[in-house]
Amino acid sequence: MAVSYPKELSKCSNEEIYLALLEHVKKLAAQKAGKDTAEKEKKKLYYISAEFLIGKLLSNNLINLGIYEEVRKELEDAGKSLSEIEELEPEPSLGNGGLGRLAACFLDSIATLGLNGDGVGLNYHYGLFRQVFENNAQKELPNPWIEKESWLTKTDKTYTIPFGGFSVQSRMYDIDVTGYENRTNKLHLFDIESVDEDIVKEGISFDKTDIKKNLTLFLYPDDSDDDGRILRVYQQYFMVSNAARLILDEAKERGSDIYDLADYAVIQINDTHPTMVIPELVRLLMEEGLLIDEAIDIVRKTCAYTNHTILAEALEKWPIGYLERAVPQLMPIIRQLDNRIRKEVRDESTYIIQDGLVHMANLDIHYGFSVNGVAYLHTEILKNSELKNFYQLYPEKFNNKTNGITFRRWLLHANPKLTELITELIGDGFKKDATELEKLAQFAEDEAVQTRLLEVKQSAKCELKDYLKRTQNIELDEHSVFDIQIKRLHEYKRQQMNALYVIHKYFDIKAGNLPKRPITVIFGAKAAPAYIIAKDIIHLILCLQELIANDPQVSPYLKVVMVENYNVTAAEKLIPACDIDEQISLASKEASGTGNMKFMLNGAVTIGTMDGANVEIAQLVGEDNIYIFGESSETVMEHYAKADYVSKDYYEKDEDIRRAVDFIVSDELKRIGNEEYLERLHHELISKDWFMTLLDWRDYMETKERMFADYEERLKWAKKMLINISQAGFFSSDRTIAQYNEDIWKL
Ligand code: Z16
Repeated sequence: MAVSYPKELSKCSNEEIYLALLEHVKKLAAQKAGKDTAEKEKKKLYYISAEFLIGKLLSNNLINLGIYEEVRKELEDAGKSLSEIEELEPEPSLGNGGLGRLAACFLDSIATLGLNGDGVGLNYHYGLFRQVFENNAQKELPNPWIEKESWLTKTDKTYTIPFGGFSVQSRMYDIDVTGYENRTNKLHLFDIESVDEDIVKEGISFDKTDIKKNLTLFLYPDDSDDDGRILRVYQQYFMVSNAARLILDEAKERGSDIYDLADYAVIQINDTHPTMVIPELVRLLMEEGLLIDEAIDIVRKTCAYTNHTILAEALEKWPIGYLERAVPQLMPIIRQLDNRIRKEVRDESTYIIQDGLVHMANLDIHYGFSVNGVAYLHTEILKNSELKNFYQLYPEKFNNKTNGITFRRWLLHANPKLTELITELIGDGFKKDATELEKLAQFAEDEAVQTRLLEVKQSAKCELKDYLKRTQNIELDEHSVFDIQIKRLHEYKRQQMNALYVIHKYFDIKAGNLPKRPITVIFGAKAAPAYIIAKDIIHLILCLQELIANDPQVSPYLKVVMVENYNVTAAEKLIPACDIDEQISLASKEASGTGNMKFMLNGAVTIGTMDGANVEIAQLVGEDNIYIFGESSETVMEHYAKADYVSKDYYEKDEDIRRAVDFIVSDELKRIGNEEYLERLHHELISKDWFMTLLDWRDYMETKERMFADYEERLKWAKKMLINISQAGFFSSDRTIAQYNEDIWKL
C-alpha cells in the first residue's frame, strides 16, 4: 500500500507529508489489528497505568511496520527530510519519568513478542507541564499535545462512572501499539467530554473543585512522591472503573461466564495508582450477582502488583474521608477487604486501614497474586526490609522483574549510525534477539572497530550540538567530554552532588589546574512544582551555568548546560551523544533506573552507586567498564536505622566540601540568583541532607577525576564502550516482558 500524498511529493509541505504519513500508519495498523482479533485468543493482559510516556510515534511506527527505510528514501528522492517532518509531531507528555516510560517500553515489547495485551490509562489534555526557565528558575506551563489530527482514535465505547453525588460519561480513545514486525495492540486512554481547557489560568493553576471540567486536564507532576490531593483520587477511580468495565465486557465477548474471569484476563497494577481496581472489580462482580466471597476469589486470581519505589512518601495512603467523598461506593468494600485480613492475619502492620488511612500497597499485596520489584537489589530490599512483614506472610507472591527498555526506540531509532555499525559487525540478528549483541565482545581489542565506534560517538555529539543550537540556542563544544545527568529532579537522585562537583572544578580551574580537555556537564530535569528544594537545585544549576559562561578564565574549560523541558524527544538526542553517564542516587533509593540501560546501549560509560539496576550492570560489564563509588545500600540503611548521619560533620572536616557548599551562598552567585533560594539550599545541605550528598561526595569527586584521566586513553575507553554495548542485551524489555509472561501473566 502506497502512502497517499495530497499532491506530487516534492510539492507537499512538511505538514502535509506528516499528516499523510499519520493517516497511512493508522490505516496499516488498523488492518493488522483486525487480523489479530480474528484469532480470538482467550486470555488477555491489561496493563493499567496512570502514565504512558510514549514519546513521538511516527518514526517508531514506521520502524515497527517495516517501512521506515522505504519512506525515508522516497522522501529523500523528493528532496524532503524525514527527520524534519518528525519534528512537527508534538510529544504526548503522559508521564513523569521512569515509570511512565517503562510502561511505554513494555507496550512495545508486548506487541513485539506477539502477546495479547493492551494498556489502559487516561487521556490528559495537557499532560505533564512544559518547563521553561525564567530568571534562572523553573516555571510551569500547560503542555497541549492533542491536535486535530493525532494518533488518537475516538471509539464508541462509553461508560457512566459514578462519583459521590454525581456521575460522568466517559469515552475511550485508542492509540495503536505496533509491535516490531509483529502484532498491533492498543493503548486505551479514557477521557470525558466536559473537560474545559479554558479553566487553566496563568501557568498551570486551575479550579481544583470542578471535577467535570478538570478531571483529565493534567497529569500529577510527582515522581516518587505524593502530595495527596483529592483530584488524584477522582482520576484514579475514573481510570480503574473504566478499565474494570472494559475488562468485563471484553472477557464476556470472548466467552467468559465471569466466574472464570481469571482465565480471560490478567491485570498488572503499575505502582499503587491503579489499586482501586481491586475493590471496584469486586463491586462490579457483585452487581452482576456474585457473592462477595466469590468476587474476591476471582479478583485475587486476576490482579498482580508492581512496586517501583521504597521511598515511604511514595506509597500512597488515602484518607478515608477522601474516599468517602469521591467514591463512597468503594468504602464498604474496602472495609470488608480489611476486615478479612484482620480476622486472618495477626500482624497489624499489614492492615489495609490504619489510623484513618487506606494503605493502597497493602491492599495490592493481600489481594494480588504477585508482587514484584523492578531490579534485583530493589526486590531484595522489599523482601528483607520494606515489605518484610508481607514477605513472611506470602513468600510465594514475591518475585523480581528487572526493568528493560525497547531497543527499537533507544537504538534503532535514536542511533541509526550505531545500529549500522553493529549490523555490519555482527549481522542484524540482534534486532530480534538482543543478547546477540554479546558477539560484539570479540571486537573489544580490535583497534579498527574501536576507532569506528569513536567516530559514531563523535557524529552523535555533533548532532546534539546542532539540535541544541537549533531548538534552544545553546552552544556546545563537540570536542569536550559530554557528562550527562538526565532524569527527574529529586534529592535522592543527587543532582546537587553533581553541581557541587562543578563548583569544585570551577575552583580547580581558577587555581590553574586545567582539565586535559574541556568538560561539558549537561543536566535535564523537571521538578515537581511543589517540591521546593528540587526547584532550588535547578536554580543553583542555572546560576552556575550563567556564572561560568561569563567567566572568561573558566569558560574555555568548563560549561554547564541545563536543557529546557527535558522529555523523551530530548533524551533520544542526548543519550547517543553521551560520554559519561551519571547514575549517582543514594544507594537503596533508586528502585531500578532505566536511563542507565539506554546509556550503556549507546556506548556511554557510567559513573554510579551500587543502586537499582546499576548493580546488575556492574556485574555484567565488570569493574573495568563502570565507575562505582559511594557507600553500599547496607551502610546507608544502617545510617537511617541508627539516625547517625550528620551532614555537618562532613562539612566541617572536609575543606573541599566546605568550600564547595559555601560557594552556594557566595556573593558571586547571589549577584546572579535569588538569595533566598540559595540560602535555603545551603541550609538544607548542612543541617539535614536527608539523602546524604556529603557522605559520598569525596569518593564521587575522586572517581570522576579518575574517569576524566582514563577518557584520554581513547582506544582503551572505546573498549569500555564496546563492552557496555555488548552486555546491554539483558536490558531489552523483550526479556523483561518474556519473564512477566512466563512467571505472572501466562498468556
Ligand atoms: C516513577 O517514575 C518511579 C517510581 C515511582 O514510585 C513513581 C514514579 Cl512516577 C520510577 C523509579 O524511581 C525508577 O527507579 C524506576 O526505574 C522506574 O520507576 C521504573 O520502574
